[in-house]
Amino acid sequence: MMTHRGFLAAIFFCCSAVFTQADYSYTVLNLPGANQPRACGVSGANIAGTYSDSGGYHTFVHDGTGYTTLVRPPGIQYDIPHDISGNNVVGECYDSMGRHGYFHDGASFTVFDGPGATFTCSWAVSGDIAVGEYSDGPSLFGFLYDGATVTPFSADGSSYTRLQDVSGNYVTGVCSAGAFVSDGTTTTYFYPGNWPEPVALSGNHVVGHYLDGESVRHGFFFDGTTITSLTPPGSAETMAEAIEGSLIAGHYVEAIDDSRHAFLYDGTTYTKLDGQGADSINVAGISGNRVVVNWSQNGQSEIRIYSLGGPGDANGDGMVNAADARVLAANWLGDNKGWIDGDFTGDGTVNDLDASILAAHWLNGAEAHAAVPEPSLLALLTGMAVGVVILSRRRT
Ligand SMILES: [Ca+2]
Ligand SMILES: [Ca+2]
Repeated sequence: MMTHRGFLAAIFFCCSAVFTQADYSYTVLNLPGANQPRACGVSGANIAGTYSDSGGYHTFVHDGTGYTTLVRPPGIQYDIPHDISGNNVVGECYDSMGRHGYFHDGASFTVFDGPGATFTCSWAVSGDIAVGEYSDGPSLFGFLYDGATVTPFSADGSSYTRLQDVSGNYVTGVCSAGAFVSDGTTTTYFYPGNWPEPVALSGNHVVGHYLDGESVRHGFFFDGTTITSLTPPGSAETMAEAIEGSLIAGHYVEAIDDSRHAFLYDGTTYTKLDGQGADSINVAGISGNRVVVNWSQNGQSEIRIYSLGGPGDANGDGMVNAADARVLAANWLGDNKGWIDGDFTGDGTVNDLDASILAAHWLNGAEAHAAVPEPSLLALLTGMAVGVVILSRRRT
């Protein structure tokens, strides 16, 4: 494993006052023997993706220590994964009859088709529910699949629906009426621009991309009510590809030199992750403090894992201090939260479990000996710390 630090921080900070370059480090995922690897998703310690060899395309799952290749049934010539949740991997696979969906639960590889389907593809999974699209010839349908049954999903009763992602009870996709997010009972339609493409979902928050009137591609963020265009400064084209809690990630093309970079967006500030630029780059997913990026330059491709910060470090500055405590306080007991909101346990909320992680790593950073919390924060932190001590005593 190679480890790099934010070596271009000073250069990009000077060049652009709007972008920041945090000191995010990354490692390269080590996949010995896997040619041209490409990640499709991350879930906790697991990263899923694809690689090719003389036997075609395969799905791999890396569990943090090593990788395994999914064993496909006889007759399946190749398989391409699109998402992972826990140990469940979904995607598409091909045999002599064509294109099918697949669902791998960590033990067995199940090939499935929509009712009367001419093709089926599963794009995403959350828990035990997979979503995707299939066609019966004249029409395109979305579907949900629970490992046994394919349930068709038609957003507006029209002959064109795709489901792109699922998060808990919510699904997102496109139909004739535009983009939508649905909890199965209520469907909210939204239209960020031409050819809207929802890509990722966190709770009912959707990110994706669209074309404006001049066919320029922009990212979008839809929070269930408001559509926000995501256009990093100096970008010629943007795609938003991942969201967890308040953190959005994607990639953009720099107008000035056509270079491609991954970015993070926290609702206020864009952070450029890849200072060097790449021929091709995209974000495969966010899980906890890890952002997984596919990076390629001069025919060399690699999977990079960016770390947002260690335990307790919500703002990713390498220190666990009053600034992080403020983040927890601001998001206290909220739902649909991610790492940068103070959810260090990955359960989507910020509570005493996260505060106890913060307390356990308090002042572990570089300024440990010099830090003195501000008086106004002292009261808050004292209250939090007392709560943590009481809770930890109750549990032991
Ligand atoms: Ca910090
Ligand atoms: Ca949590």
